[in-house]
Amino acid sequence: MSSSFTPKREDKFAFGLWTIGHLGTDPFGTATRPPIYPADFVRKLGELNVWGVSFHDDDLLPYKSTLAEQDKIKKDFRKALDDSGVVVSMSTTNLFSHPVFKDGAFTSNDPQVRKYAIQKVLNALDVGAEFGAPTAVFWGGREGVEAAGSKYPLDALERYREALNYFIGYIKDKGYKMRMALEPKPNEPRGDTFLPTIGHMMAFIETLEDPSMVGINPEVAHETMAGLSFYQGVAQAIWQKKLFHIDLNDQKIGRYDQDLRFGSEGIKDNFFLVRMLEKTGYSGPKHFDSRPYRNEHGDGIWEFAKNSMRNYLALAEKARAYDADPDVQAAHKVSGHDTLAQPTIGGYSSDSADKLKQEVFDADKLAERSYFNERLDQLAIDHILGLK
Ligand code: GCO
Ligand code: MN
Ligand code: MN
Repeated sequence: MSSSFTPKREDKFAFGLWTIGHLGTDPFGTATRPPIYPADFVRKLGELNVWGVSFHDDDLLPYKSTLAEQDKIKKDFRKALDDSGVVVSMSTTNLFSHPVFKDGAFTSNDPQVRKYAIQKVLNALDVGAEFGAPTAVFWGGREGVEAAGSKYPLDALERYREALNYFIGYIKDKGYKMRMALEPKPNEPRGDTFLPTIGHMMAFIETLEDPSMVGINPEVAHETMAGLSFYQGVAQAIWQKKLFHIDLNDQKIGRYDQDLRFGSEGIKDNFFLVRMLEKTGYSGPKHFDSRPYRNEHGDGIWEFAKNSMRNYLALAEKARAYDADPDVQAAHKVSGHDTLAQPTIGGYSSDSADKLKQEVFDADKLAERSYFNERLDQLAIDHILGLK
């Protein structure tokens, strides 16, 4: 291993205020750690060579804080950003903590709650714009149901769309240089969340007024909770030019949302994920939406941050070694990996269809081929285990 896996600003790593700064609360217990003041958080990120910071409106400006308190927080935050060179990489709106959102935000059955949610987003977009956030994330934490009969899902989707179209209008009207990134999640805190996976979300985006302004913010844990491969989902998002942002963390399949350190659980899927992000030149933030174990305190939480980045850089180095390995290249050849990049028959014409119908295929003979996937997969494992 050549590098020491020390991050550089150009790696574009980012953390949310609510991630490393998570207090350790869970449904069974209260805080195990003290809060970190946003400006101090930014300075510490700068020391670790982190490129960006993100926040919910309420992380930066606590609910019910006075205007004078907000001014002081913003002034200190701005100074810390300027001193450290850390940029605001994304901003988002908390539409889930306050009990007013218990029935949903954009999809609450109460029109007053829906309007309040939209107003809260407009204010959050203003704060994001003030700090130059290029992306506004929307995670519909409370948009869903426990009681299936409580909301007609087609109406809910209509209200969801109405809200997002409203924000497209607002961002354009204000001239904010901002794109929106929608974050799917299958469940938790709701029993069933609307727009639960990458695929649902990307199909929904195409129904919006200006789909070019809207992409996705997929999260490792969320697709994994749904039993899906995050790697395959992100691949489709990249292919459809919709990967505007990414939430990196980790997760055991079939569990509650664990928000584990990136690279600490699903090593193989993450190896291929990092390889793809690097190969395709993903240029957005590599944003960690995860939290230190609840029993970490003090320095332990910053170790968590360092190791999240370390794991990404280590996987990137492993991926480069894998691609440069002549054994992998040979295994690609015999598996036919590279021929998948070649067009099969090209566009339709009646001539080509006539010709194709004349061709003789010996399906039994074709079926005899081995694709040597056992060899290829073991090479990935050998690289990940450091045996190569
Ligand atoms: C979760 C989500 C959130 C969002 C965040 C940004 O499971 O709680 O991942 O952390 O990413 O609210 O909108
Ligand atoms: Mn999450
Ligand atoms: Mn997230």
